[in-house]
Formats: sequence, C-alpha cells, structure tokens
Amino acid sequence: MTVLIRKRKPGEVPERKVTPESVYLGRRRLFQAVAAGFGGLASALGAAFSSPAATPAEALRPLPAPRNPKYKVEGREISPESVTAGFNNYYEFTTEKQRVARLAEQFQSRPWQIEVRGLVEKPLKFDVDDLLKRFPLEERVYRMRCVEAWSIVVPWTGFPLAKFVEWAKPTAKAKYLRMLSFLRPGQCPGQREQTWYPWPYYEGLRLDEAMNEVAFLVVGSYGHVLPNQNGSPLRLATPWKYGYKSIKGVTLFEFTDKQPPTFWNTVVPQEYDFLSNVNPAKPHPRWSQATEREVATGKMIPTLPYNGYGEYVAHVYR
Ligand SMILES: Nc1nc2c(c(=O)[nH]1)N[C@H]1C(S)=C(S)[C@@H](COP(=O)(O)O)O[C@H]1N2
Ligand SMILES: [Mo]
Repeated sequence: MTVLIRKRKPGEVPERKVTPESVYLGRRRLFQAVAAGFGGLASALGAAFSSPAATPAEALRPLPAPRNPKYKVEGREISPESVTAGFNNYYEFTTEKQRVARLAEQFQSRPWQIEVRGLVEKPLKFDVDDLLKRFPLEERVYRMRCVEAWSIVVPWTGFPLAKFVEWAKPTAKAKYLRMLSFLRPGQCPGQREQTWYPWPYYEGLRLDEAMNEVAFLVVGSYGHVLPNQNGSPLRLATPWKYGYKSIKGVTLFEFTDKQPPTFWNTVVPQEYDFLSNVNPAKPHPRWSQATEREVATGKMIPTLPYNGYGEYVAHVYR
C-alpha cells in the first residue's frame, strides 16, 4: 500500500514521463488547424482523438469582471488558456495531467450546493450561483506554483475569501477554515479507481491566512466560468502556497478550533505539511524547489519566496 501511494502522489509523476509540452501543444495546434478548416468533420475527429481541452473556452458562460490592477505578475506573460485548461492536477479524474480535461467533460458542476458549518453564528446552505450574485467579482492575475516545480499564470475571476468569511460569520472560537471537495465516483474515474486515496479531497487554512487579502475564491478564469478541469464551479487560489492547497470543486466550508487534517498531509505526512508555503530554500525531500518550469514556455525560472507574494503574506508568519 505504501509503495502504491508513493508511486502515485503528485510529485511522483515525473515530468519526464508526461508528454513533453512541446509535443502536446503541437498536437493541439494541429487539431485546432484541422478544426478551423473542416468544421463538422473536425468535431467528429475531435471526439475520436479525444481533444485534450474538453469544453472549448468560447462555449463557457462569459463572466466579465474588472481586473484588479494591484496584483501584478512582473516579467511573466499570462499562460494561454490552451495550456492551463489542458495540463491539470485533479486526481478525482486521473493523475495524467493531459487527460483531466477530457475526463472532466461530463462532470455536472451545476447546480452546485455549498454548505457553511461548524463554529459559525448560523449554518448556511446555498447554491454556488448565489455567491456569484452576492459578491462583486474581480479578476486577478495570479501565479500558480505546483509542488512538482511547474508553474502557470492565470487570470482568475472571483472574490476575496476574506469577504466570504466575514459573510459566513465565524464565532470568536473559530481558528481554522476546513474545506471539502465532492465525492462522486460515478462521474470521477480517479475516485472510482484510486480507492487508496482518502476521498473526498480536503484542505485547510488558519483563519488569519483565510483572511489575508491574497486568498481568493475563484468562480471563473479568462473571462468565463471555470472549466471543469480547473475546479468548476468553485475553487480556492492561495498563490503563496503550493498548488495542492488550492482545493477545487469545494462543497463545504467548516470553521473549527483545531487544525484540520489535509489530504496530502494525510497521504504523505513527511513530505507535505499544513502550511506548505512556497519556499525555494527548502527542497522537497526528493527534489529541489529552487526553480520551476513555466508550462507555457518550457523555460526554467527561479522560484520566489512565497511565490512572489511575500509583501502581502510574510507578516502573517512572523
Ligand atoms: N479537489 C482537488 N483539488 C485540487 C487538486 C486535486 O487533485 N483535487 N490538485 C491540486 C494541485 S496538486 C494543483 S497543482 C492544482 C492544479 O490546478 P489547475 O489544474 O487548475 O492548474 O489544483 C489543486 N487542487
Ligand atoms: Mo500541485
């Protein structure tokens, strides 16, 4: 069992083993070219060849929101959506990054019930679309640094987690926020087949982290609702932490007075701690964290302390 787990955790899918990005992009561009030229025939071909990006971005409901100019990503371009929607970690579907989009195609991300409970004035139940109406949406261009040493830059649409927490009204006893994903083995081959994982996926933050201005609840990307493979209809973005803290497909927010367990800390405790702040000076037990591969360009670039968000978050840890 241990051996199995050690073979499957995210860091353990060596980047060498997945299709090199250049090959993948080449195939996709080819597909797009074919699609442009041959219309209907191409969609038939697309089904047969399983095009990696499931729902074409244009088909997703538009979700326009003004970009917040405060959060800038200096010296890096926004990653094309063809990259960020075709290269995913979402173990509920598969551990193969380039197959997530296809396998998530039929996932029913609406309607979507969300619950707030635990140390709150009043437990709540509502639909995700109520959130879209309740909170003014903004766009933030954020870096995302996976613990496996690859990274992307994404324009997320959403609202500050702090606003959500204020609305949820935790009591004075609340010290942590626990978040839980969904359990739908019927729609998720990864949950069906990888039974050794403690589904559903779960994460947590200290309340002071959840209240930090950078912590962002995401309902869209690239100006439209989130594609399934990126965590539709609701995910977290905590860009100063390794990617696995940014839980996708959230169904529950629970306020607690004890530090909640987290998925990867449960599976491989010696490698993934609760805080998991990006730190280039602290190597993963099996690889360096000093640099990262920008998925869109293949370039190796230095990893920044707190993934470049130190000015906003470092004070929390002093
Ligand atoms: N529910 C759930 N959330 C998840 C994961 C997952 O497997 N399941 N993977 C995490 C990891 S390891 C990363 S790097 C990011 C990837 O997000 P992206 O595919 O949108 O780039 O999602 C995180 N959130
Ligand atoms: Mo990750």
